[in-house]
Amino acid sequence: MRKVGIVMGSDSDLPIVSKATETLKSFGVPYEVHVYSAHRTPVEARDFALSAREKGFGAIIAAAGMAAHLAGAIAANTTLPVIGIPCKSTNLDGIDALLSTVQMPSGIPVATVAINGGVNAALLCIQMLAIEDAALAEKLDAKRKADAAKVLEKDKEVAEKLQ
Ligand code: RP5
Repeated sequence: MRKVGIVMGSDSDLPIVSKATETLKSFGVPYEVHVYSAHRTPVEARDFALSAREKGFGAIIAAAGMAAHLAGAIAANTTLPVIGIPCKSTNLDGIDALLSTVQMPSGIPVATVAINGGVNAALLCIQMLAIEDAALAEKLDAKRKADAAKVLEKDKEVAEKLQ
């Protein structure tokens, strides 16, 4: 199976990124994590993207906050799918990172998930890998069913409590 590359702009993004790694782990999807910044270590970020396909990656998650150019900078140097996680920082509640990540020019796509959307970033990668992997697709179906069952359980609990 191809692995998922996860790059974050700073180790201060770790709490958000760990949601993605936990999700990948729960599906048995291999991943590799790096701290590379589009601004502070642009050469390392570029080199990672340039060699990602030949190193066996199938998709890349890029998490960054503030003027979040990391996902775009990675996407500029690979044709692997890139998923951007805009990370919430102190001043602008993540709107800065959301707009910086999502507003890519035509030709260089970044699939942007919600602010701090670590779980969905991982699930999107898993869904891409599952296109050619029936066992992984089955695990995705099972998770959807389990998640739905939890909601229906809550439905019962709330109805019993309020009626
Ligand atoms: C971004 O700036 C990082 O992705 C992080 O979200 C934010 C703040 O970084 P630190 O100053 O905490 O290293 O590049």
